[in-house]
Amino acid sequence: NILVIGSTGQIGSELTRELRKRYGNDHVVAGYIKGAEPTGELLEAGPAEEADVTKAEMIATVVKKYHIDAIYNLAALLSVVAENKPNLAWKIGIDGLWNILEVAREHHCQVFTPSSIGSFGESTPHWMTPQDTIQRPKTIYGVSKVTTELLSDWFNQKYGTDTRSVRFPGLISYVALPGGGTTDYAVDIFYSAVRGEKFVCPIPEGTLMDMMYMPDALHAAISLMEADPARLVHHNGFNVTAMSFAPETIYAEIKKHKPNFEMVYEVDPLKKAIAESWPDKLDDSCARQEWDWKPQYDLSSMTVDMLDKLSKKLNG
Ligand code: VAH
Repeated sequence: NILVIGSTGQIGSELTRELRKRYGNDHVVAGYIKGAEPTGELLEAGPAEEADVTKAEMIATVVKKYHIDAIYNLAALLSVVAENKPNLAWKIGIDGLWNILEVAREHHCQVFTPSSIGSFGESTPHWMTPQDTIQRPKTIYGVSKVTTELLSDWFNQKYGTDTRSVRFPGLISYVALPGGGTTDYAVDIFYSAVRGEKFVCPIPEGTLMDMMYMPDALHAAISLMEADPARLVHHNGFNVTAMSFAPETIYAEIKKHKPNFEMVYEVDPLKKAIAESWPDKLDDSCARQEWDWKPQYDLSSMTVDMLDKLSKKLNG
């Protein structure tokens, strides 16, 4: 059985649904915290339990109650929010991770805890960023993600706990909104386009960042967790990417479908500083070699699907 920690978040809400499709509703527990309870299909389709990563006993109880074999740990504050709430970011991201890993060690669960392009810093090679390279991020988000990778690898080598993770790029989806990240603009721009509103872009023109459509992100997480361990040279922090673009590029792509769509720049200094410290384009050849990673969506096909699905969602 599977436990999804953070099942009502941007990734968690869709991952829970996808896992239930693949493994059966009753085999996937939607973990949540007070104040972010699951509703609708997420609640009705399968089991749901309060699972607050900062409460080790609570996690252990849920793992025992449902005989959990695999935990997808999606509990984290994203880069911008984390920079403003560093204590909470560390408590959830790292103290929470420690609790998850200890429970997983004791109960022999597999663990997936995503890292991010945010785990790289200014001194990391920005173009075709290697799988194994320098990681000196200057955000607390980035520091927590490097720690996530190292701690997960340590549990793997020390205790044999089966920990696996990818470094997600910016994720674009129409189901749940992102929770305060530097790449959120790539989601917000679609909402403005579908609502016929001018988009005010907080990221400067020309700033490249890796991005991925949510269906590919779910596919990456599940494929890695199902991969043959004998093939894995790496365990945590696989580079994965599907596309890399700057604001003017995604704007031009949307404009092909919405000719009257307008965008202006109002650069947010914090988002600018973070975005410029992140890679421009990852090298994801290790994921391709070790577990056959291959994205299905590029900018053009993602834009068609996002505009279609978001129009249906917003206009009914
Ligand atoms: C953020 N969407 O912007 C998250 C993610 C790679 C970006 O970590 O913080």
